[in-house]
Amino acid sequence: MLTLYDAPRCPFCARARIVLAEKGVDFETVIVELDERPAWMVELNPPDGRVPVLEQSALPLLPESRVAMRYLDEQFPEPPLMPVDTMERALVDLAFERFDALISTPYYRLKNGRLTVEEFHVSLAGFDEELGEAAYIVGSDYTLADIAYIPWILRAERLLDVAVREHANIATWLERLEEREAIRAEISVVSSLVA
Ligand SMILES: N[C@@H](CCC(=O)N[C@@H](CS)C(=O)NCC(=O)O)C(=O)O
Repeated sequence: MLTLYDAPRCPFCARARIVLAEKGVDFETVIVELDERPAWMVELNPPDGRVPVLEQSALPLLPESRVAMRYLDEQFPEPPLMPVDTMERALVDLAFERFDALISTPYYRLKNGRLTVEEFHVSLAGFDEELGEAAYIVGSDYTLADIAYIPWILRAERLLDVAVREHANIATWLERLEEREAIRAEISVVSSLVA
């Protein structure tokens, strides 16, 4: 059995939730209260008890969303979420490498009041340019790269009131992703955070 140590508000957990939903895998969730992190969670994933952590029976625990995503994609091959083409696989890796600079650092700076919305829009414009008119972040198929980025874009829009759809390529990309059940399920999670 698979268990996800999870927190609804955590966008890193959202990455794992979306992959699990895409794969249609049965799993259990253990919700971790982030504001009062239990000592057992710190023991499970030292030194600070970060989520997500994926547990599969007696196998080693997998913290780190990127690691869990790759494991799930290989363990449950359908539908594949990594390209077959070697260069496109490298580009998915590159998208992960660039994620902090492109999205997560500006997102957390905005959240903590260290960046203005206008400054955040500059970062979004950079992401919009990277996307261009391509259907997905890498190549013509939906991959782990899209799943890696979308939790922050959804949260910027719905929790931080950023008009992310002012950026045309981001708007089209979001509409395309929102056709997927796994993404709509994550949108429901985000909506429950503001309700
Ligand atoms: N690099 C980790 C980051 C995970 C992470 O930072 N999770 C947050 C919640 S969104 C966390 O547990 N932070 C520690 C804290 O809130 O004390 C990953 O990709 O899974």
